[in-house]
Amino acid sequence: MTIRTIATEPFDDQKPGTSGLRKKVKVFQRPHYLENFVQSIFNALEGFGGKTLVVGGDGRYLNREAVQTILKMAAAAGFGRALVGQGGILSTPAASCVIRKHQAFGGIILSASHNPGGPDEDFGIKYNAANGGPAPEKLTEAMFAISRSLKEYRILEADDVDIDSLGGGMLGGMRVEIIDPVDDYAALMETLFDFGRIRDALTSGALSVRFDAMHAVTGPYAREILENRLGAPAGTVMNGTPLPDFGGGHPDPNLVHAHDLVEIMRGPNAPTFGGASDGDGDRNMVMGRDFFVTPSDSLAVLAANATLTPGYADGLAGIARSMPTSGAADRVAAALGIDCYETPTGWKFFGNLLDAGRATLCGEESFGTGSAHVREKDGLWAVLMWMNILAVRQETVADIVTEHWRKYGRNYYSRHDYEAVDADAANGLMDHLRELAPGLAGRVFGDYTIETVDDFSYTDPVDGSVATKQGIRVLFTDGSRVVFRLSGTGTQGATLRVYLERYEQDPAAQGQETQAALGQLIAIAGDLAEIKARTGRDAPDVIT
Ligand code: G16
Repeated sequence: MTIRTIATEPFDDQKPGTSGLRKKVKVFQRPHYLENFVQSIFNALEGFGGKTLVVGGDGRYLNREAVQTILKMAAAAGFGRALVGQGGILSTPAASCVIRKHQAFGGIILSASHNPGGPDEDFGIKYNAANGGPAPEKLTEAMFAISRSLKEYRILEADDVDIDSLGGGMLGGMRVEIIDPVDDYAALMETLFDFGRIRDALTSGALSVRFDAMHAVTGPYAREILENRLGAPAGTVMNGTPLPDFGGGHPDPNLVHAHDLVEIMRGPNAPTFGGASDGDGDRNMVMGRDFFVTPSDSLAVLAANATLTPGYADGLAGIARSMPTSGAADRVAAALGIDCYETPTGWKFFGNLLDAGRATLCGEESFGTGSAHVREKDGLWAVLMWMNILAVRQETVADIVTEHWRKYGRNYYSRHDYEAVDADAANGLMDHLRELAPGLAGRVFGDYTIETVDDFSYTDPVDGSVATKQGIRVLFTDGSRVVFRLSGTGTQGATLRVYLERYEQDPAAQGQETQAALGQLIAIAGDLAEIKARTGRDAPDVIT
């Protein structure tokens, strides 16, 4: 088998976003596009000769072909071993688990997360480092810089690897092992949660569950863990077969896109608990009967109840949340006497805190929750942690959350997304806010007075690295906030995210409908940012 060096031209748009490089499939299908980026990843790394690379993805369109290309390029680059999920499948949290467990040098994960899949939809690729976590910004910037001047890539001339049969073989000088994508991950979950207790609650009927895998990667994981190991009835996992186009759906577990589950969770005969996960299995949505738990509240409730589960029985070292995530977890941290960290959006910012043992639980408003067990957010983990807590407390989700609000106060919270907005208009809107910022302190809008306006920046307490311009925060004197950010994960135009939060301590005022409770803040956000005039939109595309 020979290694071929292929001449190529650099692309100027291979800048990784919030989580890797995400583009339309058609872009990735352009000659050399994928190969250039893979070579840029390898060129940015040092010292991997003879070491192990983990490869897998969420099964979306192009996944299988990309795995073959990556394996041949990894062999050409000098990796010693590749661990590949059978069928090219590995959920993002499972890939993180496999990297850590097998002490791999790193891993390449193929996914555009919650974005739709199919020939006309999205594909993505990201690199995770030896700790199992997303490449830090320094590394993704190095990859981008290399991609802009890349002149050649190297690939082994070889037949495709049989990625569907478990077992091993050689690809040039690299050993390829096809592993069960679920085994290592399921074993890890058994160490964290009380499977016996959850099983008892499921069989006694105290707990009944529906899990929507949204035709995405979590299906096989959820079937094995929920149905086979925990004894939930067959059919508990719906939409459980991963499909290259996710069945034509949008594999984003929120009230809009996980509508099948939302319907099932309505009414007196609904299951007591519902969960859903996204394209690559790192996001989660959790619901009770007739009750939606916001991701920010979910983080806070999990933190407050963590010691009820075996994996966290000794307590938490600290909690970390992304800046736009509500402050609900901060109140739990304060009550527990532990630190709470506020980081920019992007799971990669939690890596150092987790590695340094400063944080145990992390969460983001974007339906991401996780812990130090891996270095990615983990959808099924969050569902299992909830199930463990429900099995112990034997109360409804609604009762647990409302009791939590009575104790800590309620952070009314919502995110409004304006998708595929003209990029110039979106940048203009952000510039306009930056210009306004210095003159806003002290201004009164209805019941609200602005305290400060800033552009969030973060200094990592572990390595001192600084991230600037991470979102414009309008902070009000009563602790309410409006945050404006442009998404780093979209593939079309720009997505404006407006995050709204209001704190309510009075239990008598905690039962309002969320959008109504945030009504004044929504209007203030629209006025300040001139959303309608600048984007041409009357209303957000998605409200979560
Ligand atoms: C990714 C990141 C998350 C981030 C989310 C939304 O999630 O891993 O940390 O919160 O995108 O980012 P943005 O607001 O920039 O679109 P995922 O599930 O897409 O990998």
